[in-house]
This record gives sequence, C-alpha cells and structure tokens, in this order.
Amino acid sequence: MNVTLFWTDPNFGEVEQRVYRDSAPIDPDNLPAPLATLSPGVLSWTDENATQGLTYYYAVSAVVQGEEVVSDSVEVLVEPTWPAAPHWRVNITQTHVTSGFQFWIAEMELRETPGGPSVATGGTPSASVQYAGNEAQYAFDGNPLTGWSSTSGANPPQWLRYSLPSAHPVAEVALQAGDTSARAGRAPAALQIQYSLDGANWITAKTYTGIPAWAPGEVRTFSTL
Ligand SMILES: [Ca+2]
Repeated sequence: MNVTLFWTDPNFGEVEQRVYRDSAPIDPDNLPAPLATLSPGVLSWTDENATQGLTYYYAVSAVVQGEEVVSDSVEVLVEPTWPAAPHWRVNITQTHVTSGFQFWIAEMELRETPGGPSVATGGTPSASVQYAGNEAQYAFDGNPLTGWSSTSGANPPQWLRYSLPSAHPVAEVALQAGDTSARAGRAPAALQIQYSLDGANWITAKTYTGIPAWAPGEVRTFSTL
C-alpha cells in the first residue's frame, strides 16, 4: 500500500531532507533511522511499504548548516481496501470430526466492516453438499438453532456459499458453531475465505489452519485480509 506525503519547504540552504516514520509521534530529540534521504527542494515522497490497517506517524526534516530541523508529525491511518465481489464462500478443508456428519454451520455472515452487520441479504445461499432439512439457507436465517449440514460421509473439502445481488466489499466472514456439542464438533478446523466475480472462478482471500475446537454457539470472525 502506498502513502504519498506532500509538504512545503520554508528552509534556505539545506543540503538534504530526511523522511521519518514510526508507530508513535516522531520525537525530534530521539529520531529513528530515516526512511529516506532526499535532495533539497523535493516536496513529495511515496512510502511504498505501508501496511493496510496500520497507523503511522511521518515527519520530514531539513538539514541546514549541520543542523536538522524536524517538522511536526502527521498521523496517517492506512485504510484497508477489502476485496469486493458478488460471490462469497467458505471452503472448509478440515473439520474437528473425521467421519459421519462432518459439517455444521449455524450462521454465516458477510460483514462489510469488522464487527458490522451482515450484508448477506437478498441473495442466494448454496453449498457443495447439504442434508435434507439442513440446507444452506439455514446458515443465513438468523437462527442459531438451525444450520447447514453436510450429508453423512461427505469428506472435506466442502463449501458454503452466498451470492449477493451485486458485488460488495467484505471485511470479514463470521461463522457460528452449532448449538450442541455434537454440532459444534462439526465446525471448521481449517478453511479458506474465497470470492468470485463470475461464480465459477474462485480467488482465495485468506487461508486459516489450526482453528481450535469450538464451543456450542461460539461465533468467530475470519478477516478477508
Ligand atoms: Ca441458522
């Protein structure tokens, strides 16, 4: 992610300028190593190594006759750019049980912002396999006592999908385990958050492995970045 800084330069006779970045306001009396050294008269610079979701403090200095004059710090929050698509799914590659009925998801939410409401409304749920009476739609009905279930003997990977009416950014996917210990045992131990623009070709946004066992009714979130 790029952050571009612009500044004005009231100094005369400078020999160089220095750009600083830190996770706290820059202390002119305790400067970190400069991120860049620039020629006199340069009035902008792009940081090409900023991480989405983090806050940085930047300062620029001018070196004049052996003295360094440091600007105030500016605070920059690097806003995340969440992936946007109409089709979203969790591709579950491992569950905590390994035979019989292996999959149960009580609720699945697609959240535009972390902790925000689900945008999975008005669209179409589906799944790679589903048990009669526990189809994909029951993971999107707002009821933690109902859920999507695979059929007995269906092995991983299996996916649970929601197709929105139009493309939407999604920051995180929330999953809720089943309401009983048996159903919670069928929650994911490893999964991929995937999205698709055409409903046929899937892009893996993020892979999660080693997911610990779930308590009945437990909700966990999985960021798309
Ligand atoms: Ca449900």
